[in-house]
Amino acid sequence: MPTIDFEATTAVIAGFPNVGKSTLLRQLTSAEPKVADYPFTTTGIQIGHIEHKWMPYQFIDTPGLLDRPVDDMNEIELNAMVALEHLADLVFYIFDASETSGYPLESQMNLYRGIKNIFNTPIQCVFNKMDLVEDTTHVDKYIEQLENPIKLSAVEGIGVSELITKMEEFNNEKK
Ligand SMILES: Nc1nc2c(ncn2[C@@H]2O[C@H](COP(=O)(O)OP(=O)(O)OP(=O)(O)O)[C@@H](O)[C@H]2O)c(=O)[nH]1
Ligand SMILES: [Mg+2]
Repeated sequence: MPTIDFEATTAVIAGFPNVGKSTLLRQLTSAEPKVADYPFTTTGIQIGHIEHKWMPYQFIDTPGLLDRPVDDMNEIELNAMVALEHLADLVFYIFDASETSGYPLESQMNLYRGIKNIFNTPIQCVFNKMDLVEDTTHVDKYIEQLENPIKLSAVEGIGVSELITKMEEFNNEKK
């Protein structure tokens, strides 16, 4: 059974429900399908492990934990946040660029700002479901406000390798 690996370079995957976090986790770890459910606070987390160029990487999906304001969190959840922050080298904040999950980009941006305020960890923004976006005018307004966001289609696997490259950069910096 895969467990938390304290040596591995670790990314936490955050974002509103239905933006594609689990789909991304499955894509990232498709070569080694080691995605496991763990009981965690009231929700449960999923951890995916991969090896890339002989180095271990770990991705943590946190359903229901990082999708609402910190002010609304109970003590258990706040403790979980602290644990995550210690574990994470990097946070991937996933936007649903298509807004098909029902959350306007404006709200997704607000949540991003909230997470940015509480995490001291670097945050890499990722715009998912780009395959559903025909006219990019609307999403471009948000993309332009951010530093080097990655465009992704987790379903099609487009952009996934860029995320792994990002992780590799962080792994190299750690050394
Ligand atoms: N077209 C398209 N659909 C996607 C993409 N990524 C995810 N989806 C779909 O979006 C829905 C939600 O995906 P999930 O991966 O379950 O989203 P999640 O963020 O893990 O959701 P929660 O666990 O509820 O927070 C599913 O129907 C996916 O197939 C994508 O890149 N393109
Ligand atoms: Mg999920």
